[in-house]
Amino acid sequence: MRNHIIMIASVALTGCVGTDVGNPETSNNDGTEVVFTTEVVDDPTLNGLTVRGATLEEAWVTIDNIELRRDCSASNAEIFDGPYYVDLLADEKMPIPIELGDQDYCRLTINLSPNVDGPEPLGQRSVFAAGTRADGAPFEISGVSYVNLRFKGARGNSIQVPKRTLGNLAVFSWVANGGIDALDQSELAISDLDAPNLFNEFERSLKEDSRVHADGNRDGRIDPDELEPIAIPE
Ligand SMILES: [Ca+2]
Repeated sequence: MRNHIIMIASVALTGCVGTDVGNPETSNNDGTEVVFTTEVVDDPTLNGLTVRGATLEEAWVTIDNIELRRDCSASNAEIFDGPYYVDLLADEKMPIPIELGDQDYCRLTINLSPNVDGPEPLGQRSVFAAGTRADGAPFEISGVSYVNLRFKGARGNSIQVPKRTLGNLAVFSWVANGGIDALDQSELAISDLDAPNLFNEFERSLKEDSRVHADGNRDGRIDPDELEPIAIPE
């Protein structure tokens, strides 16, 4: 059975953190919200990310849809259609509201796909990242490919989706770990059209290093008590 859930039309901004303290359940939060970020958990800085000398200055994805599957042996996904244009480095996260029952899920899939209406600097791309690598040379990673990020429960077989769910999409992991350090500066505008092998390396890292967390205090960041992921790559 295919169970489509209608998206709530308006995407509500959360209030500032101060007003939410002690009063987390507002009228906007009756359902489940999903937000996205990119953090290198062991070394985050504000206003971008600097890890081992490499700096991330832009990080965007186009989420075509979010898919949750109750029974992975059947074709029964609950699909929440976008597109959602997500600035992963934004200080104020735009929550994506989804309507779920009380059940657990066997799989969560984040499907990235380009869209003609993508805002700048994302444009018509599924993923875009830019910054400087450790030697100061600027880099850019552009994808127009369809990319799916599949997650399973971190403990046992099921994913218990919390009311506020945080997807940490690892667009910086490959660069921060030196994946582009050996490249000539002329090769640092990496796209899946011009350098598919390099893009594949980036994509593999994105798939393997992304995690899903609970965002208990709804601040769009992974706090020390939220480090344990609720879902890991499948
Ligand atoms: Ca948090």
